[in-house]
Amino acid sequence: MEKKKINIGLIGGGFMGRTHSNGYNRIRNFFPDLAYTPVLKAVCFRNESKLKAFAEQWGYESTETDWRKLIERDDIDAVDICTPNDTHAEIAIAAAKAGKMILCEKPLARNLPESKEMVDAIAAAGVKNTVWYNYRRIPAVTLAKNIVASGKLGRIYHYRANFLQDWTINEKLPQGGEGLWRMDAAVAGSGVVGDLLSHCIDTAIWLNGGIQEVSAMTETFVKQRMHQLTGKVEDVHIDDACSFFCRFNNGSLGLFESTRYARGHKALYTFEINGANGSLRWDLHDLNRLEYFDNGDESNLRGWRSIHVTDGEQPYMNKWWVPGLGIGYEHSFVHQVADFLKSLETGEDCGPTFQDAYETQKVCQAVLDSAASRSWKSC
Ligand code: SOE
Repeated sequence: MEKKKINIGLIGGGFMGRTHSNGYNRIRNFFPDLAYTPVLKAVCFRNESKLKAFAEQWGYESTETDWRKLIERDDIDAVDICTPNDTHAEIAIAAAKAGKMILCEKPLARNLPESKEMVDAIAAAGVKNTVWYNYRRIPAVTLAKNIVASGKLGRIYHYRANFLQDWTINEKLPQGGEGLWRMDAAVAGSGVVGDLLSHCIDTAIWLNGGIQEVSAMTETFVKQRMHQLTGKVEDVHIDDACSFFCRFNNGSLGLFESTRYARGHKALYTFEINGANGSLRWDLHDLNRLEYFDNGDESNLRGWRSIHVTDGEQPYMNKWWVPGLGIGYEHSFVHQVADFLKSLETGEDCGPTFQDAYETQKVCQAVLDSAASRSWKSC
């Protein structure tokens, strides 16, 4: 079957540029039934010495150093934004105006006003869009979604999630600039709230519905750091750690924690959901497993099941190897590309859309406002 081509223009060549590029590259081999196929038309970033090598390594046909030129090109159908957060809004709004489809890296933007402008631009242009909250598409997490949606857990009482890292403990680590922009509030918007809790919030809303109100605290443990670009010691404005609790629209209670100061934890994302009839829990460090407790099991056999999510009947797994053989972090991005291409076929949305990511951003904003004002905030 002749495939319809979607020409991708990728902007940004960092860690996320690589994960997305890998996603596009795997489609032809592992999702052969899709009607659409991605073509890596152009990659764009400013560092010319690295640009050619990136294009060659990942298979891009051409390069640009100015994102505006890439957006103007008639041979680009979809713009993929993998740049630092401070550029998401400007690029997305320009891409929407140019009628391009948009795939934007998370978080949607630095703050709520920027996100709102992006959502409005998308709505005005009517272009297809998605935001890369990739963890939704780890098969065990998608299975959790299916179990919750089936009603098997019954009424939900609790949701809790953690995202723990330790990479900024060193007080000598500079802030800002290449590789360290996540530590510069002017570029990132916030610290762990936008970078890590946004993942937890996206998954939580997806699994358990909207969040009504939050009560949060944040801390910046290291108050000053040398800025990599200016060489000056400057105040640090990002949140190094944040804990919050919340009430979901369905009446359940949520408890969330994220930090970059949990020594020994590199990227430990975990969540647990407790319902009247059962519970689920998941851990990124053992990502092929979903733990499930079903209170309906025969009482003398009842206990936590550890489901190895590798069976062809389970989400996405018929695309990969044979039962028992696991997949990894990078596959969540492949799945997002596949779902995006499928959504072009079906005409459905590929969630999370900009609108969905805006809902997440509202919660992030309420969390930051709550911590700053030491009070409850509605979302
Ligand atoms: C930060 O270290 C980071 O790379 C986030 O930016 C990603 O979104 C997260 O998935 C892993 O950690």
